[in-house]
Amino acid sequence: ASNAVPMFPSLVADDDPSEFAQELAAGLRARPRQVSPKFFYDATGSALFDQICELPEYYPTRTELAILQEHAADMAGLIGANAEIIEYGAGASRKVRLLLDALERPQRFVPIDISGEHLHASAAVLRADYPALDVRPVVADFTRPVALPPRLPGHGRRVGFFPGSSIGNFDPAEARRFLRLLAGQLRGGGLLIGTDLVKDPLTLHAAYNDAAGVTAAFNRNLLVRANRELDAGFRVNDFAHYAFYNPQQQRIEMHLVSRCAQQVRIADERFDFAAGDAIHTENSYKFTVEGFQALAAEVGFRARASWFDAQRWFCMHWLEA
Ligand code: AVJ
Repeated sequence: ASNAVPMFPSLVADDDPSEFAQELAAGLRARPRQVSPKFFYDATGSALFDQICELPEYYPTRTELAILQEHAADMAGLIGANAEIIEYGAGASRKVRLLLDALERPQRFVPIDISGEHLHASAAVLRADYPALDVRPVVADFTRPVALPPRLPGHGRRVGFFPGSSIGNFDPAEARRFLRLLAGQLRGGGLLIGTDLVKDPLTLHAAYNDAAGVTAAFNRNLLVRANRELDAGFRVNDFAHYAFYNPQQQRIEMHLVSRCAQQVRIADERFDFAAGDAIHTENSYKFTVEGFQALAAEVGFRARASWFDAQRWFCMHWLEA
């Protein structure tokens, strides 16, 4: 992390505890109070997110996997042979493997992630499983311009891969800015991107209010992390997990609402909560197919194909750059 206070705080978290302290303090000073969801993903938060992906109510992960399983051959056909795949924020490699397995002679795989440890470990496993693939992890914040390894003669198209509806965490202006960056990076190639779709609000509500309470634990883990790393003193169990669908903005909002008056301290600054005071911790935007295609077109992509599950709950788009 740099010393300067960035004009646009990044959408990807560094491991630097002072970044967390500064952004958390700024977010608690603000009204409404807010914290970026990028801080959910410490080791505990990442494990909780993996658990969320297995929940019966949380359909996006299994639905997108099913779309990839069913249509990877189609996707590979549109992408063509000898492709170079750039993954933005490399998570579990399960999804990209479905794509790699379908592609004709994929040349290179460039996973970009801020967490070097995680990235190099999964790169080693991929190298072992795909000996012909040039695996080139880049440790970086993928929401910022990054230098990619130069392309070699014989390389096919450069294709971005951004699954999971991670784009849903960006507000519309941030999404536009990020997609514009990708359109530039992927010029001549394209982007395969997963988007969760607008649907029955009760289905959306249930996905973020699971019966087992895993999403609640994931949300509260932000405070657990602040207590551990910053000694903030949140009374974690006195915060309610409150998640709901906002149909006007077409997004799930997650909040943490204090049930009692309490005070916390971050870097020697005191923050007061009255009973009922809330911290806004996440937005998860949902899209219509037409709405997302229009957004993509605004920044220079051409929507060429889209694939769905039978219920039309999730969509994978192929956008040419
Ligand atoms: C990782 C941002 C796609 O918005 O569904 C899951 C995160 N938050 N449950 C999502 C999340 C609560 C997830 N994304």
